[in-house]
Amino acid sequence: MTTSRISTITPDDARATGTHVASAVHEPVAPDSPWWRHAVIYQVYPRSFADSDGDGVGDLRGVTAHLDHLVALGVDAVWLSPFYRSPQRDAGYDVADYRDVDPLFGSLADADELIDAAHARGIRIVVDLVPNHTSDQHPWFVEALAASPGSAARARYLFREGSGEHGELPPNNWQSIFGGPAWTRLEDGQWYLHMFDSSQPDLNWDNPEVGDEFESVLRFWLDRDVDGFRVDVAHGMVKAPGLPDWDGHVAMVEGAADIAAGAPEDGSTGAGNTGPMFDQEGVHDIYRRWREVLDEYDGDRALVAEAWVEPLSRLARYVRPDEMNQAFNFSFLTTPWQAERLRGVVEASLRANDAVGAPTTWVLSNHDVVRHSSRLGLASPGLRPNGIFAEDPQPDAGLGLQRARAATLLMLGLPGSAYLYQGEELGLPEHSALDASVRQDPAFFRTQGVEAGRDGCRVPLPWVADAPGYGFSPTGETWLPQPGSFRAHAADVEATAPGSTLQMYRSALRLRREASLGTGSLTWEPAWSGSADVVALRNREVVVLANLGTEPVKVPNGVKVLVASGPLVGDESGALLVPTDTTVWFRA
Ligand code: TEU
Repeated sequence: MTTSRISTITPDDARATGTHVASAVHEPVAPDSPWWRHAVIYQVYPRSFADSDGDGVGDLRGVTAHLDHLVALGVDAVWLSPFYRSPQRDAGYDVADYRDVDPLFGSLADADELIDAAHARGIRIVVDLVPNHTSDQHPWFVEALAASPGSAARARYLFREGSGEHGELPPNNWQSIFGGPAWTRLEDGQWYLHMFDSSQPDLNWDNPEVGDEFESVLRFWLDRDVDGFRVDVAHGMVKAPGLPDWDGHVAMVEGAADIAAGAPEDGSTGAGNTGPMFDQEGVHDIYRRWREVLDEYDGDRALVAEAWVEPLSRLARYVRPDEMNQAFNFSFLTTPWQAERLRGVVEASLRANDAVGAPTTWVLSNHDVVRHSSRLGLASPGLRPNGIFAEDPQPDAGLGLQRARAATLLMLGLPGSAYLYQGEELGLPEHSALDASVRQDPAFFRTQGVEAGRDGCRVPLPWVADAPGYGFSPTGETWLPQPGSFRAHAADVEATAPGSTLQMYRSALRLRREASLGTGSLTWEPAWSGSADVVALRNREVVVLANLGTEPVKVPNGVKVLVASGPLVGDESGALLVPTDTTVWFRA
């Protein structure tokens, strides 16, 4: 294939003219640095990974049975979304017993077996900790409901008298992140705060009993040899004194509509939560205490913050040396597919975290957002669509997957740690046409169906193209229906199909490990450092070049191509060209 219009400037040209001087944005760290500085961590969403018992819901034995998929993929660690005892009103993020496994997912013995089996394969295990709220079926909340206003039992949560003449109005105007008021009233007249569903009452972190309980929960799982914790809503546990009214946006649907264009210079996209219920100074005391607990244990045990906080310099405060180890980079996840914006967020991330000596933690997908293979195929994705309805403009699947592969290869070429969400290694699309009758996300119900919610990214994985339920469970049952498009993405097909997304992920992870890119460096390639179309960087000996423009870009002569997110093409002279929406790694 040939083309007439190509970008001809190469790094050699730029060096020859002497117009650009590259200076390192980020210096390497030692390749044998602690694992969390460079690990590729794979998120398992247990209910949708693999079902061993045939009830249509994934379970811990299902994870253990498929660990070799993760070994072949080449990840360093697994983060498991919650599998604790829970009424499952928010898919397990409503915990009724932090020290037991829900029968839906198996038993404590199954958890022990999974941890051992993963360790035997050199894979670390990170579990999810949900400290902002409990389930309304947690013994503490059951006790609080039975107790009277002003009791010690109620002081573990945020109970308040209402406002209005007879206390008939909520104590303040806060809205739940899932939509609707953040307060629910009891028959005795008191109200309790829930930043999420009404079945998820917020804990009172000013009460020392709460801190002591969570220290004990940490020790329970550390004693079972987990390697770390992903901390849910890590920016939310402490609220401003007096719980003042706040007129800003909290709910995803409201927030998304009037998000500003972002601030490229500091990498912000508008994804950060603000208001008196988020990012209060007191949360840092909690993490300092937890750091001390983790440091009592052998090995490098890690804490990762799920904190929707901007700007990145503010997020970096969660990963100061005496606090957590990692914080998900949601500014990166929400950055539009534009070269200048991507360079901006990458540079701002590295600078902010270097200032506190922490690694960056890149991520493109998780169980709360539209899968990046679909998000990047939307004509106008906005900041962060909360699900897609069948009636909505549908993503362009081909474009989305091409961009997703390019975005992933760019991400995996960056220094720092990276998180993958189960199924992205198969190029799985979002289920963007789920029927309302099968939806389960409380965000769908609490917004009265204004938001589709997160079910579309939580659909059970396809393992075998020609089996019922694509091999997710022995019976073919799946708790959410799988779209027909999953067939072509089944793991057994992708394992052997040349050029498949799975093969690209495997190659990239192997090369990333061999070249120590996770502990590596970042220097912008001078020829493209101001380009509107190309992001090109050097990490140690590897150049990562992503072409987001409409014209193909020439790979410099004489380099060795290591991996590409799509087919490269040749021009008349035999030079290699990187097509639109394609990333390539080469060794110069
Ligand atoms: O998510 C927190 C959460 O809801 C954010 O992702 C939220 O969407 C963002 O702040 C809006 O801007 C965690 C879990 O990941 C999620 O699955 C749970 O539902 C939630 O906490 C409640 O535990």
